[in-house]
Amino acid sequence: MTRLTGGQALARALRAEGIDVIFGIVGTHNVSLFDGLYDVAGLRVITTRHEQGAGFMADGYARASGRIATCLVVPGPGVTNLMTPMGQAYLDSVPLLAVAGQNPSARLDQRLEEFHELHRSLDVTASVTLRSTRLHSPAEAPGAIRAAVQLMRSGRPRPVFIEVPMDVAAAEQDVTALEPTEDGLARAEMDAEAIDQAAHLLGEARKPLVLAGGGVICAEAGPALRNVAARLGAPIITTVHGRGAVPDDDPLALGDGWSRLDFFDPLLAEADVCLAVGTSFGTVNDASRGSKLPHSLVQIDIDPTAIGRHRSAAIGIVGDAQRALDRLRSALGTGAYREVWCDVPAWRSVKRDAISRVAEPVLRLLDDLREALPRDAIVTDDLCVAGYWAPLAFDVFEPRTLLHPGMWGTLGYALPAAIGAQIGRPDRVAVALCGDGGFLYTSQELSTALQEGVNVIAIVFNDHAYGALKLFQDRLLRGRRIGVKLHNPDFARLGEAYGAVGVKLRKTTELGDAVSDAVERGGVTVIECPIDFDAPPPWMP
Ligand SMILES: Cc1ncc(C[n+]2csc(CCOP(=O)(O)OP(=O)(O)O)c2C)c(N)n1
Ligand SMILES: [Mg+2]
Repeated sequence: MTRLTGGQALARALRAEGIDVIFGIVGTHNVSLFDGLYDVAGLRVITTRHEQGAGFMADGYARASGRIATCLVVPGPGVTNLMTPMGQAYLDSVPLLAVAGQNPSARLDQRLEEFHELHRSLDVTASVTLRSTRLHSPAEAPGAIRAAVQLMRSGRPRPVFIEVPMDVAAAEQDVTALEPTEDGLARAEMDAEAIDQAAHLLGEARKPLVLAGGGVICAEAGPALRNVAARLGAPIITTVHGRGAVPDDDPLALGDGWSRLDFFDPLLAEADVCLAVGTSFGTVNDASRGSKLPHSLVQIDIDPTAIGRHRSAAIGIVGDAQRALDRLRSALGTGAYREVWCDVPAWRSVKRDAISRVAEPVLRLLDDLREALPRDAIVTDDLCVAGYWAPLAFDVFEPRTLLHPGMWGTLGYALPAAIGAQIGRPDRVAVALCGDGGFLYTSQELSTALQEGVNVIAIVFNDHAYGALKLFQDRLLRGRRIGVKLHNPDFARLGEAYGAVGVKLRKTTELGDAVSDAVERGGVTVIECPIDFDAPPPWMP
């Protein structure tokens, strides 16, 4: 037992649960919480320029590293600024531990017009968290942090919110640290009968297909998935969040098709059983295109509510993807590996040709980028035309190297996510694909990038417009352009003003060399790349 303030108890509890980085902004309402961090070794505090930046950095950090990310903010505006990244993390299954200061315990939820008052803050945040709670004493901190971390690790990872009133953060109490546990993972028993039935159905299938979602990445289950697919001779398609589950140059890999699965319609029509792992078939993944999946669907997901929600499943297995796939592999027995039943390289070409017909200039840009980057570089997407196409058209060779703000779709994600990703994986370079519109949502985080000494390349595709919407109006609203024209700063000089290297390209063909130079140089580079092509994003009819 040790005498600690609430702030000290919280900091020690975070460290004890393996947290090593905290993104956030200080204020009078969380100053005791920051003070608690002061003398805990191994906790790095990253000061950002906006809470939204902190949240997206935490998101990028978690997605790139697989570790839990933490933010520390003030109540009221700090919390509402963080709500956008929390919503993002909720829909995209990212473990984000959001901690906020709070007004004194006795003054809460009474509409007293307190400074920073967000009435019923726990209800407000509950819509984007697994759990929203409040600490009532310093002694509760170890248990609350342990519970939050276990909740995020044992099921579908999503945010948890904990607020700490100022009186609790400053109060001293005897606090007992918790004994370390094994790994905190819930080891729920899996349905053995469902595994056997799935093995039977898949073993009998003539033309099985595997669909890998984000759950495969969360569970580090790529090799286990590859193993099952190889045993079945099944080609593998990934969803947006499943990119990198297997490398795109693997003989079984068809890459992402799910956000435009219609590229593979004839292949789907031929397949007889689909094994879908770690995907809930959400709108972005399925793109509302209603592609016809094979008649029989075997679905594995850690979230029981995901099974059969959007597509009816013949067999559902609730469990961690890696453990379920290992069990499935054993149940399939040791029979001979089957030859893959379709011509994978030919189908890759079908997809590439289809993309090329719609968005040839984007494909060329992404090809040049791929060539200029190391195989393990991390790419983060914004909602720009190039970023929309990246999951489909950019080859991914390792898990956690293409981070796309899929379901929530927030403009301004790419730059802070790239900074956070690079902090989580300092051995890698991170590249943000931004439009001129999205970049200015969070461009001030260039300061954070310089301050933290990260290796980040921000590419700003400049068309002086909210281009995706301009194209929408041109194509679907008879050219009635409204609210899409943008006046911009000189992005290269803006980068230089922050202390980054600024590069202004004259034409898109210069991108590859500019990126190679930036990789070699390290540090922070802003590359402004002019674009004026008429290539609609993949979701546009
Ligand atoms: C927070 C938020 N606001 C609005 C949108 C709607 N939106 C989607 S794409 C887009 C245009 C983005 O423009 P830009 O970043 O310049 O990329 P471009 O489409 O020009 O390539 C907009 C406004 C969004 N996705 N997120
Ligand atoms: Mg634009």
